[in-house]
Amino acid sequence: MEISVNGDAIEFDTDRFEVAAGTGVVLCFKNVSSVLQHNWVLVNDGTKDEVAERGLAAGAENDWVQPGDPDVIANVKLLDPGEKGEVRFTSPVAGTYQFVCTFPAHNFTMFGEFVVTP
Ligand SMILES: [Cu+2]
Repeated sequence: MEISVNGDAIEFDTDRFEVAAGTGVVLCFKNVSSVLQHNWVLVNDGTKDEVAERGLAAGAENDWVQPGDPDVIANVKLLDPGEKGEVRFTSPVAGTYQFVCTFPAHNFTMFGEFVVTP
């Protein structure tokens, strides 16, 4: 699956993914912004702001993600403008999850729903 951002806006170009449980996922994130850094973090439902808050404390040197954060399932590292990255993971058990950019303050407008079907 692929995701990008809407130019220089602080928003992803996709707000929802749906995948079956136990599927091998390759998520490619292309940061087409000309000025902003972004990451992509898959988290447990309802935890995007808490994960971002912990990421804030972890700092840029940790890609704004707390190492070992229990609510993080997978993440693409912090990408510079024009850069792309990917993450490979096995989709978790069926349910609803969230994805978010944890760059400071981006979590309020830059997120979506990741639905895993049985
Ligand atoms: Cu961002």
